[in-house]
Amino acid sequence: MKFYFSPGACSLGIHFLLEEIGADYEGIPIHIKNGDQLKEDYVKVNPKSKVPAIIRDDGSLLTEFGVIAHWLSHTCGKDKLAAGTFEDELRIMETLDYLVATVHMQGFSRLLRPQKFSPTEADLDWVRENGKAIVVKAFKLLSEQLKDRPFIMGERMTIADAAMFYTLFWGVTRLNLDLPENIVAYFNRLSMRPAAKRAMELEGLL
Ligand SMILES: N[C@@H](CCC(=O)N[C@@H](CS)C(=O)NCC(=O)O)C(=O)O
Repeated sequence: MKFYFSPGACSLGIHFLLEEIGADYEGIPIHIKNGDQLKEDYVKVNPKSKVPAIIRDDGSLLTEFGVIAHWLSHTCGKDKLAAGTFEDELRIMETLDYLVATVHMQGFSRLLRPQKFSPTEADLDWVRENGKAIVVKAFKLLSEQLKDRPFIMGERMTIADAAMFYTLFWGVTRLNLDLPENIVAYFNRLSMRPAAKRAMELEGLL
């Protein structure tokens, strides 16, 4: 499969999963900072102009973080990432979707790209503060969910940890937000995993 990512973007979570499961993939960088996602060559691959995206071995395109992660957990990652019962799968998707749809798209988008939410310079700090409040509230709830367990769903790694990894890469490494102690310790543990180190190294983040 071909995996399209931008260094340090949300695709880092999929990169981490691909490395965790030892998938056979070709990583192709699309540099958002250079506007590569809007260039003709990439629009032909993914008309949404977003990363992550995967071209599977049958040539079909798969987009959206949760969908790619879910597909990996049912295919090449099934030994390591199988959900368990249907109820387990629902709870994993509930956490993952909160991270992608709320923490990333509502919170970090405002914190990191406030100009997307207002054309007025004077509003930007207010937009950032709103984004920060969404992120801080979410990680307080996620801290209560995590407790002192090794992974966000309990004893076993799941695809929800991949979404935790990239959102915390932004919250801890990039922005140094004041987040609950157990959340920061969990992120530091995830970051020490060989798969996380490899994904960050391949993205030039180490
Ligand atoms: N809903 C998409 C969101 C993906 C997304 O927003 N990706 C960002 C990088 S973190 C992107 O490609 N941004 C490029 C742009 O907005 O031009 C998903 O779940 O994969």
